[in-house]
Amino acid sequence: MPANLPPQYYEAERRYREAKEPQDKLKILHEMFAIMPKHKGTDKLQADLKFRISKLKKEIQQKKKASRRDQYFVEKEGAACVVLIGAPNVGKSQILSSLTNATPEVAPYPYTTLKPLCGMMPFENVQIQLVDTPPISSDFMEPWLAGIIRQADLVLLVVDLLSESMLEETETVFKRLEQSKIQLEIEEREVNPLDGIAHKKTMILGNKNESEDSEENLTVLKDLYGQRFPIFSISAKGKKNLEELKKKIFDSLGILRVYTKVPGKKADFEDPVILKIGSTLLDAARAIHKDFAYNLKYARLWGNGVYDGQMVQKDFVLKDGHVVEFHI
Ligand SMILES: Nc1nc2c(ncn2[C@@H]2O[C@H](COP(=O)(O)OP(=O)(O)OP(=O)(O)O)[C@@H](O)[C@H]2O)c(=O)[nH]1
Ligand SMILES: [Mg+2]
Repeated sequence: MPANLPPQYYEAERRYREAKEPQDKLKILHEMFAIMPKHKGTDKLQADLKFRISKLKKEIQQKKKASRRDQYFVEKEGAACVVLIGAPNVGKSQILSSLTNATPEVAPYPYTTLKPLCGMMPFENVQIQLVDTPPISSDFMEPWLAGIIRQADLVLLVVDLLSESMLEETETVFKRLEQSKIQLEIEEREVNPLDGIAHKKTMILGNKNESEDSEENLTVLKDLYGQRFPIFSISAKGKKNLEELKKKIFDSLGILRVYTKVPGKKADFEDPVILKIGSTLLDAARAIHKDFAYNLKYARLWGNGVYDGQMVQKDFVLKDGHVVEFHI
């Protein structure tokens, strides 16, 4: 049986020959594999491509270990940092693209994203940083990815509700992260200095929720992980449930916003001071300036649960929306 390869295949093969970086070569091999029709006539070619992919992956991993070059970090910005992680092709980049102004590469084949890419997601009057990352699979995880996950305030574990191997892919992500001493959990916990394990607050995000098949997979996902994690489903491409998702993300970050004012003037509601839930007046002063906190005597407060201009002390626990007039 002849292979009957489409012209795009030959085009990709040409780019493969011209590519210099092993990472680029790997990406093009995946693309060629996706383009190639899968039938008896291409069996040999399929096996050959798989072999070349696995060989190249090994080479890249070994080179990384040896040189430790390609390190990536993320400069934290905005009210909080949320990292998108998951198996190949689940739609992480599409989610970044649908929720922010960032323009990541989105493609129908796996291993598209090679390095982290940030975008800012507006929600009400705050900006939340989203970080798109390369995929995690049984034989591949960027060594620097662990560092980015560790420093995030929330992990969004993206799952492809249309994938036939959804559960396998998801378990693989858990396992790979455990090898890097990261445990995905419902709540964030301090790193235990004895074992170095980071317990990261995680939400499972079922993507591609557009059909009956995806509904079925969502039920399976909820049965299996519903006790351990909040689970939410969207269609990043179909723009379904995205506004609700933004609210869910904000709510699970455990942050509150207070607004400062000076005596006789109105508060600035555009520019909130972002604090953790449970923060006190003193914490708010510290967030503004160390010296300011040192000199703080009391504050007057407006908003939820206080009467207008109520005088409060340093240990007063603030709520979302409070307007604070500091007195030093
Ligand atoms: N049907 C459907 N397809 C989607 C949706 N979101 C993404 N896709 C498609 O899924 C494929 C992969 O999307 P990407 O965003 O590149 O996936 P990724 O997780 O970033 O992939 P890697 O970077 O390779 O890990 C593309 O063909 C997208 O168009 C969705 O909500 N519904
Ligand atoms: Mg991607």
